[in-house]
Amino acid sequence: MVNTKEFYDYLLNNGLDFFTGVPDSLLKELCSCIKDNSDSKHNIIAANEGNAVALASGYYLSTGKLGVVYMQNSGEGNTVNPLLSLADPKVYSIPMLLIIGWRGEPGVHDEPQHVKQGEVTLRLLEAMDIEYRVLSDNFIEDLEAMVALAKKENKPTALVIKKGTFSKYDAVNKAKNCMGDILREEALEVILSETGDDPIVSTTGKESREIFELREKFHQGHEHDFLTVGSMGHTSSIALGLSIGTEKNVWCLDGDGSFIMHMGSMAIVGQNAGDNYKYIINNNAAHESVGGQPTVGGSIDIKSILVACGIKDVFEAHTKEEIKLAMEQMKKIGKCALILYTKQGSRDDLGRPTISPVDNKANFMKQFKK
Ligand SMILES: Cc1ncc(C[n+]2csc(CCOP(=O)(O)OP(=O)(O)O)c2C)c(N)n1
Repeated sequence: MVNTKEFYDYLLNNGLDFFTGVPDSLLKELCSCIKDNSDSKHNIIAANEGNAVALASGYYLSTGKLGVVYMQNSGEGNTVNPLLSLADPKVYSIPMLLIIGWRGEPGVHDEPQHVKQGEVTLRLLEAMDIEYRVLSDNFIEDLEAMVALAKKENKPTALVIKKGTFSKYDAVNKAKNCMGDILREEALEVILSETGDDPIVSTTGKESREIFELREKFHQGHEHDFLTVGSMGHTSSIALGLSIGTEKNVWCLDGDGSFIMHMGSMAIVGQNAGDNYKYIINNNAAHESVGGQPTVGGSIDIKSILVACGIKDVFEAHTKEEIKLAMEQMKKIGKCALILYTKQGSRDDLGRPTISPVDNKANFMKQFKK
């Protein structure tokens, strides 16, 4: 096991003082250590992992210092373009250290969305000519090697982190963003009581897990729910495509972290969605599913963004009653959105979908057969 604080201190003592990335459950301890010990200018939680590579590149341009980019391997895909067309030695040759949480490592049981990504994690790095080490208990040696190589050859290098690598870090600063009084699961219970037989497209993380469990609890089927277990940030676009192929109302249940990850898609949604597009964003100002690291959801004006993108009718709800009232209105009007303000938290015994994604897809598609 690697001592999280010692790992962080090593980076700092070697001039790596700029951290950016998207949080990951495997890197929860490290992310919380970075959050506690770096000021807000030196730890920027990026919209997506590609943006983080760009942020680290910019920091290098003005300081000559290597940035540290942390991510779950799910985000590797988001980094491909800036790694190959910005940081690569054949382009601007910008050094940085990537820290990649290895979900779905072959031989270690994990959820379906991580299996393929886990299989190709190292191969993707190899395809990009990014040299890496899987972080071992002898972490100083691994770190020294990858930092030295990045500096010497002016290129990104990577440390791949297996599950359970980092030791528990006891956060000093435990303050969490708080946007409301009800839990996401309580809000979802009301939402599911209002959507009837309409199709739902829900976002990555605990939101989809809670929807699955609520359906079980109320002895309802899962056939109306497309649980987007991976592909973070693309829920609103899946729902847009779906809504074009059906006249049914389509309810997109998104999270603020997911919305922010690919916010540009909302401009396309706003300009192309028909009257059957109903967008509900759960704003808890956090990446709650992976440890509660903050998003900027609490400081940006999501309502104005949605309106500016072309979704003119935007409701807001803080209570179960307000959700119900808003959804009754939403069913009567055209494309529209609802912003929910919820507090962080979820059940300790929250399970995971027991139906495979392929079966989920097949069941879901049945409702559109004419
Ligand atoms: C591309 C990508 N990066 C990171 C992750 C890890 N991840 C899973 S859920 C999640 C947080 C989602 O936050 P939000 O949309 O606000 O929903 P919440 O968990 O707060 O309900 C993250 C970062 C991922 N699945 N995919």
